[in-house]
Amino acid sequence: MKDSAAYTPPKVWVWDKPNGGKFASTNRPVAGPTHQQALPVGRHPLQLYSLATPNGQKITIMLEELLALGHTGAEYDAWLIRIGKGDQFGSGFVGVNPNSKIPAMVDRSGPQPVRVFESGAILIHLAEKFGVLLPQAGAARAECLSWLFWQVGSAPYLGGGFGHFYAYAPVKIEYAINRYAMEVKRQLDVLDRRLADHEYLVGDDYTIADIAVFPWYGGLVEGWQYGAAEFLSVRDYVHVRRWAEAILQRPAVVRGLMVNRTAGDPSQQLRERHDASDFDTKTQDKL
Ligand SMILES: N[C@@H](CCC(=O)N[C@@H](CS)C(=O)NCC(=O)O)C(=O)O
Repeated sequence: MKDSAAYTPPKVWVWDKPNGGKFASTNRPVAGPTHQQALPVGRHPLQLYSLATPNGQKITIMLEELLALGHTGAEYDAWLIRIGKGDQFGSGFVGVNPNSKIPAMVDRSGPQPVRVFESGAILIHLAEKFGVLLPQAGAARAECLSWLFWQVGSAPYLGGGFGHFYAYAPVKIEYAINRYAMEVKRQLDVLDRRLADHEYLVGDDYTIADIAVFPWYGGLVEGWQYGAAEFLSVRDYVHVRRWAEAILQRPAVVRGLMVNRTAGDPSQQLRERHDASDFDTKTQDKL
């Protein structure tokens, strides 16, 4: 292994310089708002404040699935939060999510608005509200919640660990890349073994567990994440690929992936979604 530059941590860490990484301009060691900025509110019961990162895509896929199932109460406005520009530190956003991360949602369908943050909590809130995509009881519910929390606990090793050190860090550190590549391959193998003899993560039915895992690990085996498909030999995970390709056939998933998207093919970018017809009329290629 090659040596990294010698560094001895000081006795007390102080924030005296930006770290130079891709997100250096928005990283801070303190929480709370940096500026006053109210959030817009649209006409639908559900107000989503997000961006089409994998964590954001979980929620737009879920909302599109609910609408496809005929739950009109899942109509939503999806507002764009540009995390690279620091929108997550506006006072209105911090009021909805004190952790300053997308996705965040306000459910305005009842007498009082209900805020929900953390993508896993939003998925459970929506599944329980509409009584779908989360088994109601017993072993199937436990299995579904287990895979959902597996995703919430595992993806930071993929994004914050592997993705950060492989794609974004200003220096390539062999130790860090090796450590996280090993962990991500182990996680892919966990999924591959499960999906070898189960159609979906819980069993025969597609659930919020699949919706949570797909944008991260499905994206990885489809080659969307970090340009790392070859490096991680993702083609080896044949069962994860079979599962990801089946999920990609779902029209609600195709729509969900388009919402709040700000990069890539303009015909696949629907930066804000306020009506079902926006998919036909408001993608970037048509504006
Ligand atoms: N555990 C959170 C993670 C959310 C998260 O990390 N969001 C990222 C984008 S994928 C974000 O908003 N980053 C902005 C920042 O860190 O300032 C969830 O699942 O909702």
